[in-house]
Amino acid sequence: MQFSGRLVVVSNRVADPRKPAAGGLAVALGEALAQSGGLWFGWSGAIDEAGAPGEGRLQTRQAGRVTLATVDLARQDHDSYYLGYSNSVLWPVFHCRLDLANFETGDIAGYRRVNRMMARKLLPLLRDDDVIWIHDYHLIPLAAELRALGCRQRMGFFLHIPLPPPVILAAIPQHQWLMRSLFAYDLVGLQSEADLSHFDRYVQAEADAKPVAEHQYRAFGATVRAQAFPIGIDVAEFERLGKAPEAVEIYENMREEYARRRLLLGIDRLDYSKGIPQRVRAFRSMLSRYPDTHSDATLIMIASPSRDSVHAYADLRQELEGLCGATNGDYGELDWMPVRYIHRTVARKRVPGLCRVARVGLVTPLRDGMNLVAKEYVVAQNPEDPGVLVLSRFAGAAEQLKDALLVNPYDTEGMADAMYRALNMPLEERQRRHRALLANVCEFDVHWWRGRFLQALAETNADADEAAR
Ligand code: GDG
Repeated sequence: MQFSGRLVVVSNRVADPRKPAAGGLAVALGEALAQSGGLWFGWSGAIDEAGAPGEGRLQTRQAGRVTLATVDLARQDHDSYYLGYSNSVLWPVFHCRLDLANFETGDIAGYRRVNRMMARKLLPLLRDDDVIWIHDYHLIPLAAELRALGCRQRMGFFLHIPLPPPVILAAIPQHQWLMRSLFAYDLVGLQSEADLSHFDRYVQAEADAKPVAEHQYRAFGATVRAQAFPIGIDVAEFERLGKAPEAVEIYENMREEYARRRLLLGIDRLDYSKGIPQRVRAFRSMLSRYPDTHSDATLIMIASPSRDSVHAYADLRQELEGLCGATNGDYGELDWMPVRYIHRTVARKRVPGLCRVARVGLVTPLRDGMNLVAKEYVVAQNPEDPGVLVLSRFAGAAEQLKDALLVNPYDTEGMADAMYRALNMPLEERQRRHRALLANVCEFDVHWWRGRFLQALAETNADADEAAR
């Protein structure tokens, strides 16, 4: 079963799907909407310094088959909704970092205010047969706000970040309100089976929800179904990107520049969930324990700037700069710097070539909803002579990519050994692992993800939902 209606996507940020974007969410949604055409609604990314809280100027424009509708945020709304509740409460707690959460009481008011404002702005743009797909932790209560305004369209929610175990979630003072608002959706999509089991446990223990079918619950007078939909990448688009003459040239230049070295590569947003300092410590431990890597192994770390004005991110940057500097100071030679740390966003066309030239792809988050870099690294490889993916067992991707070298990022020596093993893995084993990884990434791509989610949304029981509202 599929929908005949228009697709409406709502996410915190809206990006022109025809332009290359840096965030995983933007990349994936751009692919999905460009295919079907539809409406993409969210924050413009602009802050209106003079704007009144709870107000936002609506702007619409056409990008090919997609209508982009955006609102600006007043400074106070931006600070409390985006920097505050979303990124200083929900992001750290959902990534199991209670130590980094900052439960300022004013922020929840801003979070509610912006979700309510978004609902008000979106409502007049909706058609009766629209299917609404809301994304991520910024907008958890949006469906409840839309329902309160009389919206009856089918609504699905996808959480791009992990859902933590109930005992962690319960640290959020408003956890019951937050989880209750998920019952305004017809379908809740999560990245992994682990996340789904956390959802099952939470709603039964904390919301006293009654199971009406597998992963389908009734509580607060509503019925919601939850399911895991691991997100994928647009394999064909990424391959095309890698084959473009410019990308090939970048690859050839780098291969020449590093001809005598073996490269390990990390590409992340500079975020404490990504385990970046832990990765440098493990690399350093490898240098200390395996001297044959000296003057050879080189770690390239692209850490694109992210959420600079949240304290925890500024601290992370300092820590990382110290670690990279110390490693280079202690181990570097006149003609060899072990770590190349780049705190900038590199152009997207460079990503496939960088991945291809690296013998080892390091994707070692402490916690990650999925992690698309892991999948991009696999697709970028030369199947005849592929590199090795070292992947944290705490990334959602680890449920699918079992043929990577799975590591515990908290285990510095274990990760150092895995890096060394990856650098020295025989060709046959590399090829075998790569074949299995590539088959998985190609099968469960972004089109599969979108199709499965929208199909499941179409199949949710309309009658039960009507009765519940
Ligand atoms: C969230 C969840 C989930 C990174 N640096 C540069 C750059 N990138 C691109 C990568 C990749 C994307 O950004 C990052 O995607 P991730 O999945 O790794 O991470 P998040 O941004 O945290 O995304 C995550 C995702 O949503 C989707 O559901 O997988 O778990 O946290 O495409 O290549 N791109 C460019 N320059 C960079 O410096 N051009």
